[in-house]
Amino acid sequence: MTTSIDLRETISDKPLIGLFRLMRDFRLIYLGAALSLGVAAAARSGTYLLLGQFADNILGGETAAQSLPLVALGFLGLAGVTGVFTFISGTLAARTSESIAQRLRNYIYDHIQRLTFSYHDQTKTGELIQRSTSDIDAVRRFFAEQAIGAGRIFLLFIVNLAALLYLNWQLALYSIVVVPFTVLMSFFFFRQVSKAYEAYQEQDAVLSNTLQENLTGVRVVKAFARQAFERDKFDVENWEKFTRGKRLLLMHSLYWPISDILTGGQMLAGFTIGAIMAINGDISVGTYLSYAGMVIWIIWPIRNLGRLIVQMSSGMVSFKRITKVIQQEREPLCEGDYTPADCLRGQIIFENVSFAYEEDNPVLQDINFRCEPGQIVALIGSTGSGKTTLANLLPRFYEYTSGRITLDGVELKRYPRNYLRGQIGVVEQEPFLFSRTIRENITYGIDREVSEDEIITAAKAAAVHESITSFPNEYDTLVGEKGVTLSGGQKQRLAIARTIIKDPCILILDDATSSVDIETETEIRAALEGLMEDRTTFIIAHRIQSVMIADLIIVLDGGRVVQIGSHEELLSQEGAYRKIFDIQTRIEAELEKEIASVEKLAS
Ligand code: DGT
Ligand code: MG
Repeated sequence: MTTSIDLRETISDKPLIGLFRLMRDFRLIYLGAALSLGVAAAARSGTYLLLGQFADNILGGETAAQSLPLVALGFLGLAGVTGVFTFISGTLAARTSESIAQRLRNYIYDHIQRLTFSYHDQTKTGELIQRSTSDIDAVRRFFAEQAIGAGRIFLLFIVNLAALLYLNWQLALYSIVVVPFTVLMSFFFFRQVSKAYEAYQEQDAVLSNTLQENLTGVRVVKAFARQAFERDKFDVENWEKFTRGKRLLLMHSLYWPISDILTGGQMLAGFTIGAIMAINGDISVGTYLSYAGMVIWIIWPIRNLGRLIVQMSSGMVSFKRITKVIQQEREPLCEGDYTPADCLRGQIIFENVSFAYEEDNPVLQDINFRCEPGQIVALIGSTGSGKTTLANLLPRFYEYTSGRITLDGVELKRYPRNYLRGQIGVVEQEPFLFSRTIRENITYGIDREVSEDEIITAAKAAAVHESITSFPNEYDTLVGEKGVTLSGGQKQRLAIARTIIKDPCILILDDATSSVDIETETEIRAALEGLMEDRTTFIIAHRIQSVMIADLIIVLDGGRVVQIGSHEELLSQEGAYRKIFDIQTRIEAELEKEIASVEKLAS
């Protein structure tokens, strides 16, 4: 485990600064990795110096044969030091990079869950998945390969240059003429590659989104026989990725020949000048040998510097993208100064409440109503009229834009979000179940021990116990892809059971029985009546039977309240409610008539 730090401190508009801050806690280890590289580089230069010494002073001498084993031992020792320290450096760098990536991954995962509902509404899942996987991996590579690689290049260059200067300063200077040109060229390519990589990654996100959506909606695609259409759509995006990938590769492949010509020319010039100097007797043959060995280790870093800078750009682009997510404001879960000690009573007053998801596009306008503790409030209205939106204001999933909501006489905004969410149970319109066991799904979000009896009682109340016991592993049956596939009604009833176990002070049932037949609905309603007894409950439904038991029925249309009152009151008025009632009772009467005539025929 690594210490937990708030990575938002690492935010900087300059990725290099951000990346440096990201190394907190690991800087010493990383420094160790760099120093080990330095030792390895020095040992390698030592090998060439020894070679020169051997050629000049020992090879022609009388003691050559006796000294040979000692020299061989020296070479072996130096090679050993190079190897061991290269290994140590690799291990330390890997440890740093993996730890940083692991910490970053944990942080992003946690952070994404704390972002606001609106952020998630606006952000595609595929993009967040890319941030948490391939972008983090690019950052990991930055530390594992590129940053340490830069250190290696720097050290090799410095150590070998120092050794060369010691050997012969004129030769040393000849060997680095090309450096400024290579560096300039590298930076030019760095900019180009950064742009190309950014474009490539963007398209990668588009593609993974298309893929993800297609996989999620594979049933719809099949049902509408749109395979060819979807394939063509994917093909277009994939082609775009190919084109952008090609451009990125072109940048890489242009870089290599140019840098090869530069550094190859440099090497040739160095060898030639060195040879001429040796022929003229300005340097010894041994010096020339050492030079020829070491100059390669000066040219190599120069040549690789460019590649490294170019590769670093991908790590930095990825880090910038991660930074953007980290910079997103979190939902302040604890913000609010009023946390009652007891359970909420559940008196709710809406005063001129309006709300908009996007500016200038109000979804709720001037909502006014009042409900007393323990009352049942029903919301009814055509689809898109704002019922779910209104209910979502209560647990502060979204903040109302104007007006005032009070809960037990205190403005809703004064209650911390996590308190409200602990007190309010929502059965969502489209409940989501995890790919875990039924038991885990029912007890989701409960911290205390839950007894088997409690689980069964809740399942019975939600009229789902019998379905569960019909599965081979009963409550231990896995839900989802690797387990059983549940019907819409079963999912809804599991979600109801999950909320019953939570035992909330305020209950919101958003179309909770829309996918069950009338008989089961009556069963659930009977069970829920006990649950609703002394807690304020919001029922959102389309069927009159579901809402007529409410103390207060609110009819919404286009985000406004068009009628409000009890079932009897609303029936006695001209208006939307009576129209819905008439249509639904007429349909039912006709259905009953038909059933009766079919039964008569059968008998
Ligand atoms: P339903 O469930 O189909 O019976 O409809 P309601 O009454 O629950 O409607 P609701 O509250 O989901 O949506 C009201 C309007 O708000 C509708 O025009 C769609 C829009 N809307 C809903 N959710 C979002 C959202 O997350 N972002 C934006 N921008 N608009 C949303
Ligand atoms: Mg809804």
